[in-house]
Amino acid sequence: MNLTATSRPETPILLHGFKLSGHSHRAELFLELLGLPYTFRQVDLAGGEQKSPAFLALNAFRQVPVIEDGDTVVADSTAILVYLAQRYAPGRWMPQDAAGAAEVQRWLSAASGPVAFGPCAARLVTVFGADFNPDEVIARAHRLLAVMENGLAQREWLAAAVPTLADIAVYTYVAHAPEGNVSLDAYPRVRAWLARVEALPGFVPMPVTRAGLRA
Ligand SMILES: N[C@@H](CCC(=O)N[C@@H](CS)C(=O)NCC(=O)O)C(=O)O
Repeated sequence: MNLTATSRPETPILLHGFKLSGHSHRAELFLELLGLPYTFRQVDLAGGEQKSPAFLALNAFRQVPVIEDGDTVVADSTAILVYLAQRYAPGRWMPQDAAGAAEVQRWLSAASGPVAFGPCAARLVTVFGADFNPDEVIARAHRLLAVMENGLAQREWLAAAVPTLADIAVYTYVAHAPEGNVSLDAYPRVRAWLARVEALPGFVPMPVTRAGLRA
């Protein structure tokens, strides 16, 4: 199973990100798995750089990650995954058939829904002091993990028999859920799936923050 890129950009891709952002890590992880040349630029989120005119010209939603690939600007983590897969590794990370592509899209939607509002939000509370109700976001994270645990009884990867964009999009915030006081103890299949992602050639972790259950 060769999952690396089949073509390369003329100049390194520029990734505007933030090292402790799981959304940003999705893009960084996929660039590494594809083996593409890129430069990481840390955006000063605490200093408000995402609201500067220069950054707003890249992403009016004021968020990382954003990539610049030559003249092409792509904002939003899952949009970046779709772009990179289509552009540099067609057929390798996104099934070509309608039902297979829809199954991956279902998990990209989950990455921007239950993942962002569950384990991601729980970690935002403990790591960045976000004003969410901890019980609510932790409960949402556990509902997501239960869905994943059931699904992973049928196959080793979230959306297909092989790794797809679904696995990359969901990985980071699930791996770092304990930082938000979301225990993974009750989900052995999810933990085994995390280990499978971590065993992919080129895998790079996001730095662990000593918060929540990781404190
Ligand atoms: N739907 C977006 C969400 C990205 C996002 O939430 N980015 C956060 C960092 S994790 C951000 O840039 N926040 C800046 C701010 O809220 O001011 C994506 O998938 O890229």
